[in-house]
Amino acid sequence: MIVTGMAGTERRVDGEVLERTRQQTKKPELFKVLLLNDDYTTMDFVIEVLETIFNKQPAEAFRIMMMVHTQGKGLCGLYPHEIAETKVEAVISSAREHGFPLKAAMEPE
Ligand code: TYC
Repeated sequence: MIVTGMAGTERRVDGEVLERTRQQTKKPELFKVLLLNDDYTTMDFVIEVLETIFNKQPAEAFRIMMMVHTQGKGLCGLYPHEIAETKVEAVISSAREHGFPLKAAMEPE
């Protein structure tokens, strides 16, 4: 049963459940975070970045590093926009602190 109250407001009084027909929560758009190759950053530093910033196991970190080294770029992970931005900034600031020109980039999935 629907009761009409003041100013035309309606409420259900007999326990009916209103179903939402439209999806209310949007699934987050994901972004690829990529590492880019250069001639100066050491392989060990790239592996360290992959293990510490991207939480990769050593073998996976080595595989991604070699992919970047041989193909020019490599996928480090997929993240929501703000997290992807934070990862890119973390890579660049850590590289700068260590005196390496290592670059990271993000692009839509
Ligand atoms: N090309 C670098 C070298 O030979 C290694 C390297 C790998 C640098 C991956 C950057 O994202 C990178 N020392």
